[in-house]
Amino acid sequence: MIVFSEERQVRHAPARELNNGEWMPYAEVPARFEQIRAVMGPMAEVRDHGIEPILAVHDADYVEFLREAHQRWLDEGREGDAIGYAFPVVQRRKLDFQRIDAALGAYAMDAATPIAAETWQSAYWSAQTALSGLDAIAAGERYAFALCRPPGHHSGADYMGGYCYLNNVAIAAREATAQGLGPVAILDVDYHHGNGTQDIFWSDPDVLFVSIHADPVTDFPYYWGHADEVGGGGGKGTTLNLPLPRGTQWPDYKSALETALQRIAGFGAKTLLISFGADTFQDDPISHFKLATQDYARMGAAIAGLNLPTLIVMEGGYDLASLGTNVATFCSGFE
Ligand code: Q9C
Ligand code: ZN
Repeated sequence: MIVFSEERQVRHAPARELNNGEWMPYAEVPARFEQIRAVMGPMAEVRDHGIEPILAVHDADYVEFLREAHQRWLDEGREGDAIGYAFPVVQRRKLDFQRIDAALGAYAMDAATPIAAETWQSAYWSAQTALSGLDAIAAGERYAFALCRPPGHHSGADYMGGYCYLNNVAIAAREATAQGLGPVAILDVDYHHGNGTQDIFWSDPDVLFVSIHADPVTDFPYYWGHADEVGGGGGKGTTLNLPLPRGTQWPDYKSALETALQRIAGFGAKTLLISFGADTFQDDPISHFKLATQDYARMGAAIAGLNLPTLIVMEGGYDLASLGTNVATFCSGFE
């Protein structure tokens, strides 16, 4: 399988996150990138596609905010990572924010996604990595793996959250549609629901979004991913959520996966994008499913049974000791 990665993705390194009322070390560490790269063999070169494909998904004001936020933070006399504290849940207006604090709250869904000095650069190259993977699919590769970091699936058109800044899989999916590779299906198998991806394609009838994830009754992102969310407007019926309880093991996961694959086949997808998170692993430090390493080969093989050109985009997975092996095992299931 052809694998894409770009060195600048390693630079993003927030120090800490707010979790359960405490400052904790940031779980989405640069070593994740190194661990996966160490097992995936030679990497294909990432091409710079510029800002346009990013702006096809994300609002221009949000992108400008991401680019400038950390410098504004420093200019206002702060140190370390930029993070918001006031969230406009009941009054979300896009104003010409004078204070970085006002902008940080308006463009965030949580306080777990700080902006560090190198965040924009890494997020930009993470998106370019996904776009380069799509180029390979467009050129006729059957499978490609995009080693994206930071991850993307919690980020919406104009907000960050859940360690995500730019929605890499959504950017690739929109580009795939633009290049005539649709209908496109996105299968999200990260432990957490891909709320940003769901929001972006909510009313889009040309992109199917299917997600298997921890029940949002018990797990982040709480407000999205319930089974009754099915899309809206012209996109009604092109979102499918399959929440599973904490403790889920392979037999029940496999049943949900079969349901997901049937829906994708029925949709008539021509291109498949996978949001792949290895945080469904039994030893993941922030998650609560119980998949074993060998289950990832089964998962990959089941998905390959769809017989579709497939781009795998890296999302979460936080157990450093197993991360590389689990990613490689998932990819091996396709071959
Ligand atoms: N106490 C991804 O896997 N923290 N993001 C939840 C619960 C946020 C995970 C805190 C987890 C985000 C891409
Ligand atoms: Zn996750």
